[in-house]
Amino acid sequence: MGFEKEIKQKAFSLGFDLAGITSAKDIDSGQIKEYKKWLNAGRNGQMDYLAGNIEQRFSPVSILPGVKSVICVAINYKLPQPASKNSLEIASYALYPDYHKFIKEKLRVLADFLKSRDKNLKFKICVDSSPLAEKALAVRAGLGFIGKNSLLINPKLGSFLLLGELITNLPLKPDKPIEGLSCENCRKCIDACPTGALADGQFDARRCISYLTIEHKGRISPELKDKMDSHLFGCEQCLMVCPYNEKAPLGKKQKYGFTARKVKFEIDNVLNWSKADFENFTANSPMKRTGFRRIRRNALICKRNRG
Ligand code: B12
Repeated sequence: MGFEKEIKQKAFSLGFDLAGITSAKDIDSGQIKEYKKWLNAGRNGQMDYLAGNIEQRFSPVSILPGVKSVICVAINYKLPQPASKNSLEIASYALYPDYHKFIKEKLRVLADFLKSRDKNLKFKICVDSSPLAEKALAVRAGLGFIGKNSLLINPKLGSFLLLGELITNLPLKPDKPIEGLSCENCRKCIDACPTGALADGQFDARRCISYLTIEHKGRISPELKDKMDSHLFGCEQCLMVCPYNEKAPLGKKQKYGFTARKVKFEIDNVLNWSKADFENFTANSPMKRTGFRRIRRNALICKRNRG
């Protein structure tokens, strides 16, 4: 068995559902241009951090000099769709423990495996918060294509996927991107987005309910508030309607210690949370990022929308 195949098998044994390899060469410059246009149009909203380290985002070598390959991995976190929508809506990923920690831990084990083969291994692990265009690298590593919802879609596993990368100085044989895949004429996600964040063919974070509930500080405009419905944290309307997700298998991660909580969020319970309650509840959850004040703000908007 080739080394690349062994690496992927090790990744699968650690609980990753997808693994692919791409070279560490820069992502093509056309994408930097698109990214800059996106920023210049202000589509990043208050996420100023997206405007920093622009060149680095498209250049793994600038993150760690001398690296040759990027091992891209993904975990499937698809949950069964709730039968009723009586309680507040939470993005599925936020029902799991913090995925940054989980993926990093697993990638560290993968790095140990590589180190057992090559003592001179240099590596860096990236999950979400590193300035790196993760989806574009995953496309190059053959994990899927970018859909109209702006997410990486794998033809078999859909887009309920969380990504991570191990950047390394090992010269590995790269995989090929999957050719010929696209959303074709489907526009279900565009039509399902309550705020029209995907309406003009380019994702506008300022209108995305995920952005508004998680990242946006301060007041939310009345027009967008009205459309937030019962979304307390995150949004996945554009994933829920995707035909690729409809037929995708559920993510089965219990075996690996990555299990979603079964919990209902009732408006009045959330509004009764003290700061300490919030901190207890979100101790190892991605929801922690939003902070107590914003969760309260969101809950008040949901209460108003529920009438
Ligand atoms: C900022 C951010 C957000 C922002 C902005 C989202 C966005 N679409 O840009 C907000 C807070 C809104 C957000 C929301 C969500 N996010 Co987010 N987010 C990020 C983050 C940190 C940066 C993304 C970014 O740079 N955006 C700016 C835009 C312009 O860049 P881009 O989307 O990467 O697009 C570039 C490439 O994709 C490429 N590209 C675009 N089209 C095409 C087409 C082709 C053919 C190719 C080759 C390349 C290509 O060029 C673009 C410009 O250079 C990434 C992690 C990371 N470091 O990459 C996670 C990430 C994208 N988020 C993720 C997730 C899970 C979500 C949510 C589903 C969570 C939720 N349920 O609430 C939602 C989905 C909303 C949506 N439809 O995008 C996952 C997505 C996994 C996947 N399947 O793709 C990521 C990768 C985190 C991770 N490590 O798993 N997120």
